[in-house]
Parts: sequence; structure tokens; C-alpha cells
Amino acid sequence: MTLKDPNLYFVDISKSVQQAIKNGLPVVALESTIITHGMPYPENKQTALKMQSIIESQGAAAALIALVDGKIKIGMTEQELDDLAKAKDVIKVAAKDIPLVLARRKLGGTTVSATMRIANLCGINVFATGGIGGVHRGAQTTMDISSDLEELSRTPVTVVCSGAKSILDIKLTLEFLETKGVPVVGIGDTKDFPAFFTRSSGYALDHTVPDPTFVAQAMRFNELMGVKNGIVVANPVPKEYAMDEKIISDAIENAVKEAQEKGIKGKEVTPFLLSKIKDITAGKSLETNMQLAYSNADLAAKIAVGFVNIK
Ligand code: PSU
Ligand code: MN
Repeated sequence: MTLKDPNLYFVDISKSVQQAIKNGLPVVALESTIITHGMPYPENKQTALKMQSIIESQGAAAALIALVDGKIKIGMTEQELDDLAKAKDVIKVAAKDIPLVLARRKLGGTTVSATMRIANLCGINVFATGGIGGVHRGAQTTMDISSDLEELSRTPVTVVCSGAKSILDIKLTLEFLETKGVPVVGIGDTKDFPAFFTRSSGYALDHTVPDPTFVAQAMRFNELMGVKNGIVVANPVPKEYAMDEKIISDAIENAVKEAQEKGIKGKEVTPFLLSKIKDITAGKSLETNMQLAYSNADLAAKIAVGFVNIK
């Protein structure tokens, strides 16, 4: 643990998270791009609060991560969360952007890649989110591949997600993870990589384990071997909140087409598609998004608890 390192004066950790880290108790990191760029106010705040309380009810600490005024913030008060959830000029921060956004003292929502990097810096090894970034459709010419995938290949943090949206090329996303040496694991009866709004993408996972403690054990083996890569845990949206396959695939087709027509590029692509899909589905996608985030928080907490309980 390097938290006492005076060189880390720019990391501002809440008391409860600091205590948990110090005492070797379970901690689950949470990203903030889902709040700043993935959902509207007040649902974004409501989602973060509920994810935190789900994690805490399992006996783990919740570490919501963002960049605020030249500092890395880990764990926030409700007022700080409210400010972040309402803020307009927030930068979407990938791992590479962290030092620049700190230097510029800007407000930043951390993506999966940035959150993993910060979690790892603080000794947090489990992280719950909605969906990971991936290989975009048409990446053969645009080269738009989320830096989340690269970060997963070099940062030992377990990311619990509901797969990737089919705004992405899921087949290529899984190929890329395979090439980069990132295992993708399902639990229980999950045999397929989920497609975020729906429970299955039709692409098979390499591994399915009976319960979260198996993931915790795998993390420990990686740790013992000094392995650098992360692990993706694929947790499908709960059945009752999964969307109709046809409705969501039509919405995605239309959103992707509109993004192309409007020339939306780079880091704007994902937020544009998310907000279009929400409009097209009259908000139904937002409810699905919130529910899968809760389910991922619950599973991540179980893995974190399992990890600290390994003898
Ligand atoms: N996918 C979602 N919701 C999200 C994101 C992805 O279903 O909010 C966010 C995450 O923060 C993820 C980021 O890390 O978008 C990926 O962005 P990009 O494709 O620009 O790498
Ligand atoms: Mn991109």
C-alpha cells in the first residue's frame, strides 16, 4: 500500500475507504463517466447512491472515483456527488488523460481505463461498472478501439460489467481481449458474453464458474504469479429488466447511422450513441442501464468479500 506516500499528495481518499484499505477490508471501485456522460440527472446520482449502498450492505466499502480540481477523489460525500452529477463541463477522462486533467485542475469523469489505473494505484482490485468500451463497428478503417481494452491487458483489476453494448463489434472486442490476454468469465449459468441491454450476444465465454469465490481465487493466483492483466466478469442484466432484442437492435442501428451521418468521432461516439438510444427507446434503456449497474455492484462486492476471505 502506497497511500502514505507523500508523492501521492494529489490523491484525496475518504475516511471510510482509507480505513477499509488500511485494514485489508473489501473495497469496490466505481467509475464516474457513467454519471457524467452515461446518464442524465437525477438518475445518474440515484444510480451511484444505490450502487454504493448495495456494496456497503455486503460489508464492502464503495470507492467512487473522479478528478476534481487537481486531485484524484476517491469516495465522495453526497454533496460532492450531487455537484458532479449536475456539472455541465466535465471531461471524459481515459487513463491517458489523467495527468493532463489534474494539471489543468478540471472536473473529470473517469472511464473504465482511468478508474482501473487509479484503483490499482490505491490497492483496490475490484471494480463495478455498466458496460466496458470495446472495438467499435468499422474499426477496420476508423481504428476506434477503446483504451479500456488496452488497460485491461496491463492493470490487475477485476471489472464486473454486463458485457459490451452492441453499438460495438462484440466479436472483435472478444478477439481483442483474447489477443491481449484478458480472461472473460461468467458465473452460474452465464455461458455467453452479454450484450448489455440483452443477456446474450451469441458469443461464447471461455470460462464459467459456479460462484464469485472462484473469481476471487483466480485473482489470487494472478497476484501470486505477478500477472499484470485484469479480468472481465460478464454479468448479464437481470432477466426481468432485459430489453427486447428487436427493439434494441433497431435503436442501435438508427443511432449508429445518425452518428455516421453527423460525423461524430472519437470519444464523443459512445456518449452520443447512449443518449440517442435512450431517446429512441423512450427512456426504457435507462431503466435497464440502472438495474444492471445495481446487479454488477452486488456481484463485485461479493467478489471483493471473497478475495479478502481467502486464507
Ligand atoms: N459503455 C456503456 N456505458 C458507458 C461507457 C461505456 O455502456 O458509460 C463509458 C465507460 O466509462 C467506458 C467508456 O469506459 O464509455 C468508453 O469510452 P470509449 O469508447 O470512448 O473508450
Ligand atoms: Mn474510442
